[in-house]
Amino acid sequence: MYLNPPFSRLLFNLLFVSIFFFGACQEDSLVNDILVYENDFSGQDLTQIENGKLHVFNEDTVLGNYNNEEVLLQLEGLPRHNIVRVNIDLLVHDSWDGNLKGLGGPDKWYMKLDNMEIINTTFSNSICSYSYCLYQSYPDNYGRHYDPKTGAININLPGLCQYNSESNWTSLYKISKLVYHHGSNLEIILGDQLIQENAENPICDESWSLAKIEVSTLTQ
Ligand SMILES: [Ca+2]
Ligand SMILES: [Ca+2]
Repeated sequence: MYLNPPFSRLLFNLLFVSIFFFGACQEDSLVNDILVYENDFSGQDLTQIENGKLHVFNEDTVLGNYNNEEVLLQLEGLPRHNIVRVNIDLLVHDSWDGNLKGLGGPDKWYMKLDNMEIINTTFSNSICSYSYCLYQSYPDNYGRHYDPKTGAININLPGLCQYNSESNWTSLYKISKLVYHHGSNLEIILGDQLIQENAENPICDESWSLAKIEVSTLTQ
């Protein structure tokens, strides 16, 4: 069917708005909340994960760590649904620079569902003083300016590598997204585009890990 440009643009805008602002809808109208995948990596189960690797951080087995990499979680045989909820415990390690442009950044992290970008943001663990601040875009998408570690639920963790002997160099974020989705298969991609051109060992300078991921299907 041919759609004239204004109408197709309207359709696109409606789709965009419905995907990205679903969180504003009433969650209490959702039913059939079924947990279809849960992994805190304590069982070392990586069977549905491509590019999965494990390490121990702060006495906890976690997925990672990653620098300029992608992880793919593949789920099949999902029950009938029209919405999925993805909950993630994300660990942001060491010297992320947020929105900084140049040799040090921006330091981006993203999530895609079935190749559709749901999150594309930056994180910062760096300094923020009255005169100089390396802002981050989270909890919004890239382009916004929030103080480093905004939205983190724990900022007192040690760094992983470059700052492994210092506290306050890993930030833990609990991220939850509701997204319209139907079909029995789902691919979730998590990845980063970290920039640290002056670092000898990039993954030691900046990296991320996943402490937990939960996926649920729901109907509205
Ligand atoms: Ca850095
Ligand atoms: Ca950087």
